[in-house]
Amino acid sequence: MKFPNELISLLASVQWMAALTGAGASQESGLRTFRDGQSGLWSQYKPEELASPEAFQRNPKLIWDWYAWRREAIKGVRPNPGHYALVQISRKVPGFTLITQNVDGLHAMAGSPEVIELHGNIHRVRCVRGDGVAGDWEEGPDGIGLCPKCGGFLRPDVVWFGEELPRAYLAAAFEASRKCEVFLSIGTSSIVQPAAALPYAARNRGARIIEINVEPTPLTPKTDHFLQGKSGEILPELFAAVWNRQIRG
Ligand code: BJW
Repeated sequence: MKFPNELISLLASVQWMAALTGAGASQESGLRTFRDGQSGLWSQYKPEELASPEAFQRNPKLIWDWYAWRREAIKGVRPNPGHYALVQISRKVPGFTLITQNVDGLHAMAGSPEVIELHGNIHRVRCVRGDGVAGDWEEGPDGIGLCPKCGGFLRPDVVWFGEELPRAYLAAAFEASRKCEVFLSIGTSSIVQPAAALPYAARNRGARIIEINVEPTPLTPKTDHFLQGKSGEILPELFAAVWNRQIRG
């Protein structure tokens, strides 16, 4: 992709940057995005109908099995060039903060040193009664994980619709967004709150907004640069155009 000169010079001198990723950032690793729907056994269910506390209350076995299936699918998945490009960018921009809505852990696997996981992590489970995160667990007769401390049901340590995001992470994400000069929105539909409010918090403080997505989103009209395409292709190209060029002088 040919990037505008104005974008390249903006990024070449940036000191504070926040990047927010969504499901599209993991698409090229082989994971389906949230609103793509599902495949196989689960194609009859919409993810947004399964990711809620009400769904778990109604049918804990169904929701436990869905997450167990997704955890298994993620096991064989590796970060893609977009994840690695973000690691490289973090080494060039002193005040870089990576915020993700993804629960797959792929940024950490790629080597991103610090990641604000706003919606939790699918690899962890916690007790529904609030008895903390469980490392190991046994399953009850119906296959649902049971809390080793109190015997209550375990659930994935992710944030479902209607649930509060981890306060400290959300505060850190807003702080980084308000402080940054450039906000990079990558592979997210920009509709799920409160994450979708982060680029607006940045923009209100004068930050420039760059979006990378295969298609326009509600954020697109508010961006300074919309880079249409796959993040696994655009991010490495952008890194090469801005920072590798600097190294070569
Ligand atoms: C590519 C690509 C490629 C593809 N390259 N791009 C204000 C207004 C209206 C509603 C609300 C509001 N405030 C709160 C709400 C309700 C709700 C909400 O936002 N609903 C919306 C649907 C309208 N929000 C909540 O309920 C949140 N909680 C909350 O606000 O609580 C308040 C509270 C306060 C105090 C006490 C108690 C409560 C919680 C939201 C939690 C979201 N959780 C999920 C599930 C996580 C676990 C799991 O994975 O199972 O998070 S839902 C799902 O959506 C998941 C995702 O992280 C999140 C965002 O999805 P994302 O990443 O944008 O994915 P997609 O699939 O939608 O989009 C992919 C994009 O990639 C697309 O644009 C593609 O084009 C693109 N793409 N391939 C680049 N290769």
